[in-house]
Amino acid sequence: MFWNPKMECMPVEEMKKLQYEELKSLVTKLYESNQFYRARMDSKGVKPEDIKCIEDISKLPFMFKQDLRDNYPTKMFSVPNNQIVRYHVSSGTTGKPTLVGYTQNDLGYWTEALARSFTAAGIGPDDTLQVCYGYGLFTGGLGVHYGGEKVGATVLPAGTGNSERQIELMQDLGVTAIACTPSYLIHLLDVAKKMGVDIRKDTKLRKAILGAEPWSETMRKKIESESGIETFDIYGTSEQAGPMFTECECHNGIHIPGDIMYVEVIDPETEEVLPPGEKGELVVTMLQKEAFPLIRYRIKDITHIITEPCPCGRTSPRIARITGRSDDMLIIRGINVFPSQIEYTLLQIPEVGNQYMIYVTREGALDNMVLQVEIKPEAFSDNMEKMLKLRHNIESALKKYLNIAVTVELKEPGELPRFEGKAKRVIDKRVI
Ligand code: DLL
Repeated sequence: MFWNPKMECMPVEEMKKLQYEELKSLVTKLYESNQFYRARMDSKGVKPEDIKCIEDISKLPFMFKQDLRDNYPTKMFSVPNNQIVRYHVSSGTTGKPTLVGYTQNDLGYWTEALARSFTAAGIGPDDTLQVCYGYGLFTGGLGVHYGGEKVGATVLPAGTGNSERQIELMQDLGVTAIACTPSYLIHLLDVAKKMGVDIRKDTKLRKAILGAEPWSETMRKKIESESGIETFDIYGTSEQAGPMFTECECHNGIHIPGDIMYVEVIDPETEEVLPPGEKGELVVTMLQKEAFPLIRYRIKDITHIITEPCPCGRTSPRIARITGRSDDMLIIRGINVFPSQIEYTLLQIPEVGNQYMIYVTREGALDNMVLQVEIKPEAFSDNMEKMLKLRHNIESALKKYLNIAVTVELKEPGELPRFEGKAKRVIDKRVI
């Protein structure tokens, strides 16, 4: 079953032609109207007329997360304010977040991509879809929500947390599909077990759309064998729009709709485009984006492109499961956290010294972050009450800026390790 057979099954050469036309018109428009893109293209000596086929995309300059941060909040927007109909906000590498604006058309192709994805995963009007991604500034909840409604599924906007209630609703409403992070699904399965609910017998849950954080084939097997649920990997980033692309029922890579996004994989060191099958850093160009265009954006996720035809009949290229990142971004319970953000937050607190260590573990199914922080000699005290107050202040500041709960342990001056070479402040002990 296809949502948009014309686009999803278009012969490869025809798709390349369409992509070329979309790219050419995007680049021409941006060169004429957007200061950032014009300056970037000029610095590389490339003009819109140099783009003569889709492969010429490699002549265009790259964009980085730093560019989005430097141009916060709206300097990179490419339409007048009165055409923006929504904002989403994600974390940046320091205290500054990344703001993405959407026009009506931006929401349109986002929902279209999700409608294709849900249909590919076999989700439609007969399904009740429980959305347990966060609703709000994060793109997960609202994105998946509108995609689910588009294919006619009954959507339950459950959000995150309150897990026993989630299981009760799942039973009461005959939920057949769930969308959440893989770690939250594992947690929900544990909660169900504790409640005496057998997911196979006592619920109708059969499909799970899992993403927003890395997970593995081993985790897939564990979930599927324990619960009988068929799992689908969903990928996307807030810069692109949000969650967008999934596997089909063949489960052999994430389908990328060619009319919406052009993908390249590059060697992060040489910046050369790699052939299909070779692992490297994903670079995306959003061909229909209006408010917040992205051309050759280096997402930093590591994957490879699969071009072998998929038995499902879709002709689009696929990307393999994301295996890691080429930068230091951590994903904690689905939320992106850069160590530099933690450092930035700590530096605002006068009592905190220069040394800290970040420990990430997985307890049960959920990620846990413990931050050991050295206190300045003049601020360190034997007064327990004073120290507890300081710990509370640091935890509150981190909660405010990172949007996640972090456990802080205060350390005496000189207690934490010093590094002779590159500091290794992050110890990630999670096994996925
Ligand atoms: O996580 C969007 C999303 C929401 C995707 C719900 C899927 C489901 P950001 O917060 O901008 O957007 O984080 C994007 O999360 O660069 C990857 O490193 C990671 N990521 C997202 N999906 C996957 C996945 C959303 N399926 C960053 N596998 C990306 C591995 C993933 N990593």
